[in-house]
Amino acid sequence: MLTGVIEGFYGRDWRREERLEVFDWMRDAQMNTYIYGPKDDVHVRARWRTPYGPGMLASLVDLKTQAEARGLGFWVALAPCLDVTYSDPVDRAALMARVDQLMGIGVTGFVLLFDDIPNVMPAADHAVFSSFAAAQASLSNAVVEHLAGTGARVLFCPTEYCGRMAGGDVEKSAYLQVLGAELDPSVAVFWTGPEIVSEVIDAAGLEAVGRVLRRKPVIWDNFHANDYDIRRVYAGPLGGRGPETLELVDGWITNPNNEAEANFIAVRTTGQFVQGGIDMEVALADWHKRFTLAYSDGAKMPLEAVRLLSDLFWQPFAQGPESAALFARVRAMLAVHRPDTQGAAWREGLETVRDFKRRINALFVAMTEIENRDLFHAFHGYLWEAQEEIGHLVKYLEWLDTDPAPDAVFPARDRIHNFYRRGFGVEVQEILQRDRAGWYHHD
Ligand code: GDL
Repeated sequence: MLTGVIEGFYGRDWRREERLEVFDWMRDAQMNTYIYGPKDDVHVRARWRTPYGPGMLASLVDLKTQAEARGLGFWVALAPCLDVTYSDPVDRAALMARVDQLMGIGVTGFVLLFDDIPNVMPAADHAVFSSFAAAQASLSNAVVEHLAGTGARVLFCPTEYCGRMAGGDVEKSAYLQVLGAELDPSVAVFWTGPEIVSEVIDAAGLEAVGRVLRRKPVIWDNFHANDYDIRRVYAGPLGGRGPETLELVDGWITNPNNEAEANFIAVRTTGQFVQGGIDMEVALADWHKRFTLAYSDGAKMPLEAVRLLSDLFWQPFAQGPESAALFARVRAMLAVHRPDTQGAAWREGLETVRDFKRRINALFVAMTEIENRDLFHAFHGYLWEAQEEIGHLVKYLEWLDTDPAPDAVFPARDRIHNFYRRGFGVEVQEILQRDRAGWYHHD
């Protein structure tokens, strides 16, 4: 079973040092596979016909050597999907030339990516192939044939790579049916679950995918990916995937946060999951070792601060336990129209929020002092926002605490209005007012 990491996100790709760091974590998490496929590398996608120059090829050789030294298989992605004519012999030759160049440096794992493209075939292909899936299967099978006898393997990422894209009922997807029937059985197929970012991946869903694809899928897990939302990063454990799913897949590969240093918990808990069970305490204790304070004799940021960091930036579908408890408490406080600010519930609640703010402030300061600047930068922007927002919340509660007149208006005088939550995205969000569940209404 393939287990590991795909660098498969949009945005700046990782530097060499970052990759080696992640390789170490993967080795320690007993993973076995690294897939090089950044959307940022133009030779993967936009310029897929152009071979790597000598500099880049040397970098890949180095990366492969480093991965293999840690027991990791090194796979490279090619994404001819944007403008390939599937039936064109010239395009096919260009793809084989890319494969040959990579074979030349010893690559034996190839990932063909057809994700995030319009579900339409070039006009010239219509005369040759009965469908888009048939065209992709034919091109991929040609790569398999080209590699015959070399021991090299092919992994395929379909255009419909999740339940939603396949129309919900995956077994009814004509695209997946054709792939299942026509793609060479040796080719493994990626699947992200019911959604692009799946809250839950369960056995029933995987069984259906397995039936239509006629093989067990390899999970491409976007649980910790954050390229789709500039306000979020994920440092909580993998969740929503039960052990019963493992026998229904041929691999579990995570496509994690853009910020390499933010991925320790993502890598460790994904590895733990595949090994049989997530233990967040073990993961946190190991992550803690990375938080050495600069100008110290090796002293670390307190473990509890590391736990808070993870809690603040937990999972895509859940807040960390401490943050969730805090939000429940504040919601209860604000549910009362004019709260009794002298009552015990309000006074204790206010003190709890103030204490949480103090802890975030202390975390913010401690993070500025850690030796590992990449780790600091991975979280700095997000922590800045968390600090601003909790500060704002405390000020608001303290304003309510003064029993303001019914027509009084917050923000208070000390807030410089235009500094706070402005910009293009905010403007759009303010036009589209959402309810708690995130839906819009037009009353
Ligand atoms: C996607 C992209 C991936 C991106 C992710 C999260 C797949 C197969 N493709 O659609 O590159 O990082 O969503 O935004 O997931």
